[in-house]
Amino acid sequence: MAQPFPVGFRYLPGYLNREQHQSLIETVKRVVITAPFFRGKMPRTGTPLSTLGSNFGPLGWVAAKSGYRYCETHPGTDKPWPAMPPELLELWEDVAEWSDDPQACLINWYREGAKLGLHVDADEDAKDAPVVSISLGDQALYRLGGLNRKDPTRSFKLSSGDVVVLGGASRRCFHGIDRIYSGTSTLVPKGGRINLTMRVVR
Ligand code: MD3
Ligand code: FE
Repeated sequence: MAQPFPVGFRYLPGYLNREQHQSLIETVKRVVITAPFFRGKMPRTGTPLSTLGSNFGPLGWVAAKSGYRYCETHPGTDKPWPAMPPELLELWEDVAEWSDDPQACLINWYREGAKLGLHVDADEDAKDAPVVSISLGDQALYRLGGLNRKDPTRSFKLSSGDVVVLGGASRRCFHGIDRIYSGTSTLVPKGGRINLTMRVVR
């Protein structure tokens, strides 16, 4: 039998309409001119991540050899991250069921072959606030486990326009992206999948 969804996990398939899709892509395109995508590195080993990242909002998540951390500035330009777009704040207010606004929105770009190993998001002090994830572009195979790495997992496809809210216990669950279904969408100009994740950090 399939594993039950963890408490607080909400999957909203097809949440974005065509206009919202297009508008979010335009917003990302505009923002990465001033805050270009950069390739993060694994702590200690310095192994490059397979995704490219950037951020919106007062704090941005940065993966470096020295560790994962939230920073006020872009590691390449040393300038503050671009402001959180109003359309993202509105979406958060519509779905998060949380009184604080998010301080960070990580923009992750998965090109063909990119993946994200099973992990827990643990770099935030606000451990109870939900995470809201928006998928744009190519489909991805998403894996959601439990509170322990060895707990059973379930997998499902995330498509462009899907929104996932990770609240309650689901916020501490293991999760990852096993693969990208390259070429399943033409929304992202150079191809691939863009995931936006909004978080309350402090
Ligand atoms: C489940 N990103 O950036 S988003 C990440 O699709 C991350 O790019 C994936 O995991 C992606 O950290 C998954 C959905 C997501 C985000 C945060 C979670 C699922 C989560 C936190 C706890 C449990
Ligand atoms: Fe994560």
